[in-house]
Amino acid sequence: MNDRFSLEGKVALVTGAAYGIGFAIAQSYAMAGAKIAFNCRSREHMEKALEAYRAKGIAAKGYLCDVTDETQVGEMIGDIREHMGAVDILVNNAGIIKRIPMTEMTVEDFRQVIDIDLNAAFIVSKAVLPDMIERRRGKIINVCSMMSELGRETVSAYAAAKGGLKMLTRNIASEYGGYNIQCNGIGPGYIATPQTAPLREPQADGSRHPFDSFIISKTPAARWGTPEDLMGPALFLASAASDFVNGQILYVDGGILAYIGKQP
Ligand code: NAP
Ligand code: GCO
Repeated sequence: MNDRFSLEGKVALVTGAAYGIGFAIAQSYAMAGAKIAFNCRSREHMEKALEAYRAKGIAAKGYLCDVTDETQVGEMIGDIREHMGAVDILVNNAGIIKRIPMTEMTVEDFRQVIDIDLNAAFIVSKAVLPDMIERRRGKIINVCSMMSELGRETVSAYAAAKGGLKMLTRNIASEYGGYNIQCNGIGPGYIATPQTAPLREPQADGSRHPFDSFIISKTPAARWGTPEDLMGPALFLASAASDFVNGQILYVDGGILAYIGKQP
């Protein structure tokens, strides 16, 4: 049964995996035997990430590449194919969020979130699909969100993007499942990473951030998730263990989506 979860000899590309959730997913894949490629935009993030991967004993190959740039993505995929082999596993992880009331959000703000969180998953998936089709096998995992299902104040662009990403996941599964390509989503709940740091900052008096307390009350597990909580579910979706799972979103949220919330 362990062989079903092995990624020995596989090439995995995790976008935006300089730190946070992507880094943890890439680490889990390396632990299962995969060769790791990752990208980000910032040279500073890249240098720190390569050091962090080395510290974990992972010889990850890093690419300075903006996932919204089709030319840069094509060059990255070509270089991976030449130096590591064709991508077997793609995780569309790179993403941003802007927390701005919709009436105050500029169209440019909205477009930037959609471009990175949704359009880029199309761009990178389109770049890896031809090799997967030719080889009659492949795994694409889109990092969705609770906001693929729910809305909340100030995250209109992000929810629209992640809702679209859920349906892009289902459509890739529908269109390419016949080539033994599985496309699924992973939906983290509230995870302690730099992206959610503003929601957890202690107050001036040392008390919890109100949103921090809110999430704790809404989570049956009564805690924020950690990037490490994503490692096992992401490995399942990248491995042969999930070869008959397609078009699904696997929520890793401590139970938030199932829970009405603790009575005040
Ligand atoms: P994070 O800590 O903000 O990391 C985001 C990563 O994406 C960084 O490495 C960033 O590096 C990279 N990135 C951003 N835009 C990029 C672009 N255009 N091209 C290439 N790389 C780019 O985020 P996270 O919390 O780990 O979240 C990772 C994914 O999980 C995101 O899709 C997020 O929406 C999703 N998610 C997060 C949570 C949560 O609670 N944290 C929950 C559900 C879903 P550079 O800035 O150097 O490019
Ligand atoms: C927010 C948070 C969430 C999480 C995640 C939840 O502002 O509500 O950033 O969007 O990042 O997407 O699944």
